[in-house]
Amino acid sequence: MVNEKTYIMLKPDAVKRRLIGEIVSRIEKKGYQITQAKLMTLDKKVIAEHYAHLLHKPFYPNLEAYMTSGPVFGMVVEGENVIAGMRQLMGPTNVYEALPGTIRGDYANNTTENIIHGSDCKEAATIEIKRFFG
Ligand code: YYY
Ligand code: MG
Repeated sequence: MVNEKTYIMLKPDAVKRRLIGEIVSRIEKKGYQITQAKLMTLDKKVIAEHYAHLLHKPFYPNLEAYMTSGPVFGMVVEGENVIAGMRQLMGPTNVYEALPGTIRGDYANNTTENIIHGSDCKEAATIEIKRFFG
């Protein structure tokens, strides 16, 4: 049993579409605990840090515009094996591969506007929790 923390962020389309409650409910029903949460409006600088691995991609300008288009809901989520577990609940990055039953599969129809972020490994989780919660 490995208790872990991960950084989860409901992206601007989730907030605009009033899906915070729906998605938080799925996370809680799975048995994970939300230990910190806040609404924030992100600027281009923090998006460039968070998505540093994607700065050179052709879709980066769209991603930046989207992620700064409105408030996001950031959370620290804790539980056994929660990093991989949340990635499973979210579904894959490519929205056409995200099956119904996953958060992206159920709520997103576009790979950029894909509803939710979750840390992809322990190192990323530590850095992202520090970035967004200090
Ligand atoms: O961790 P995850 O969000 O599943 O994927 P990343 O490869 O880290 O990409 C971050 C973010 O970039 C993704 O959630 C949407 C966007 N993106 C995109 O708009 N188009 C792509 N072809 C790949 C990623
Ligand atoms: Mg990622």
